[in-house]
Amino acid sequence: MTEYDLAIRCGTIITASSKMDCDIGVKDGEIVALAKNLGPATRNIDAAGKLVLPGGIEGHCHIEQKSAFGLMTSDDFESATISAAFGGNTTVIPFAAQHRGDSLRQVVEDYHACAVPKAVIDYGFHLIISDPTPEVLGQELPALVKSGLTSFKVYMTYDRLRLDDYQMLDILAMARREGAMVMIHAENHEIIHWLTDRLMDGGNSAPKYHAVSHSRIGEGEATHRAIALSRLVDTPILIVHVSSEEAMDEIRRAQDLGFKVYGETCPQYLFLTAEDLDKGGMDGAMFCCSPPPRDTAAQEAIWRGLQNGTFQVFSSDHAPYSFDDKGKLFAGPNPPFTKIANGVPGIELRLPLLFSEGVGNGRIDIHQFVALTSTNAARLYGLFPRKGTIAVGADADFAIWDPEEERTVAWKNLHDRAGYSPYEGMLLKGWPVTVINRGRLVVDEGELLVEPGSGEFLTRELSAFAKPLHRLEPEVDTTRNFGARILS
Ligand code: DUC
Ligand code: ZN
Ligand code: ZN
Repeated sequence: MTEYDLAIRCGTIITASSKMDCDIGVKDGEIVALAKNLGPATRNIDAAGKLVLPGGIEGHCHIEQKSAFGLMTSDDFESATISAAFGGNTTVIPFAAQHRGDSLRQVVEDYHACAVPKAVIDYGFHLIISDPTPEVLGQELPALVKSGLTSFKVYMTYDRLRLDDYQMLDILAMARREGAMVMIHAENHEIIHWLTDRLMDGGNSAPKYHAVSHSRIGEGEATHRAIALSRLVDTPILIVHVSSEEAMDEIRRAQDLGFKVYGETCPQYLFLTAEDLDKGGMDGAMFCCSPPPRDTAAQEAIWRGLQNGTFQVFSSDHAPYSFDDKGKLFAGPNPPFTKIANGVPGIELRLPLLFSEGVGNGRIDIHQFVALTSTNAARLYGLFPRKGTIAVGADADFAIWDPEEERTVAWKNLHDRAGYSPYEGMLLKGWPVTVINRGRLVVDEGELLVEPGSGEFLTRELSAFAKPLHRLEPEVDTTRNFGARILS
């Protein structure tokens, strides 16, 4: 008789706060033992010389998502979750995106229908809210939060997605009542619009002008405003995909004042710059995303933010569009920067990039790596302690890393369908070699071992960072949060 379905033996187990040299026993998809010399198991994995980390949680990715123009991402739930798994992830939380006029309930049903037959690892959904009608705010959103979709994203820019400050306040007030986490895309829409008009008037339409039109000042201003709105309503927010020191400093200042303002950044802001948008011909289109990559000084600032805890999460913002008329170049072979699909692929390389340059080169330690790529996402998005750590009772979700393995990035070896990688040719040291989700061996030695549809939908709890404040903290400081007094 075996005691365990699976035993991972002799690895070095790393969590956000601990290091253990022992075995892991798994039964029925859960971790049931952490000790040396565990008894017999049906399946054994020798992890000697390897690092056993909690599976990565990819908390910001766009999968099988139709843009407001009707453009589809090049990955569906099958290719995106396979790609995520090969990159060391065991959970993804993409978006169920509402377009104006859509019923949110219907949107969620549609995304479920896409994901159920295809996902190979576990998944949840954040909502994107572009049409906060009384019906959405009063009925649909509260019901969806209660059903386990406990976070949503709002946009301060993009013509067909953006909310004005009044609508943002409505959303934030609703999030406060329900205890949901609000993710904010913070860029000043009018600044982008005005700069775009000036650039286009001057005949400056090449991809590199995308980065000029999405200015750092506009990102900083919108971040400041988003924080002001969240302070007024007294509810936590997460500023996503921060690219600039201007935005980062706003977040840091708010945190120093004690406000629940969280930050996320992404690989494109550490490894790419605006110069990548100035490659020959239209090649720069491959690097167009919003906010755009900045310069090397901004990259260093963002590294500082990861080191000093300004950022809690490091996500890919995987938004894959092929470099052809079905994706990046949907508006023709030579489009102005205003008509290039925004987004870069990165779901498979998020962890190897941060491991190699961050841990390998001593910029962050391995525990910070785990916190930034798994544990904090689990806590922010209501999955902790089931996900995001290695502990008895948690799901058996692991990425086993070979810290010595070196590979040169080549898109042909990746599993997404973007058709290119912005990181092509980079030499990275340290790769996940075995990935396990709820005790299932998903990836091992370069092979996918599970079927599409075997990933499970995750009903999420309220965020550990965003419990309803009127329940947890009845004594709101009304001198600093005037708006909150009106709401209480
Ligand atoms: N910007 C977004 O806001 N979402 C997806 C891709 C991008 O570049
Ligand atoms: Zn965004
Ligand atoms: Zn995004």
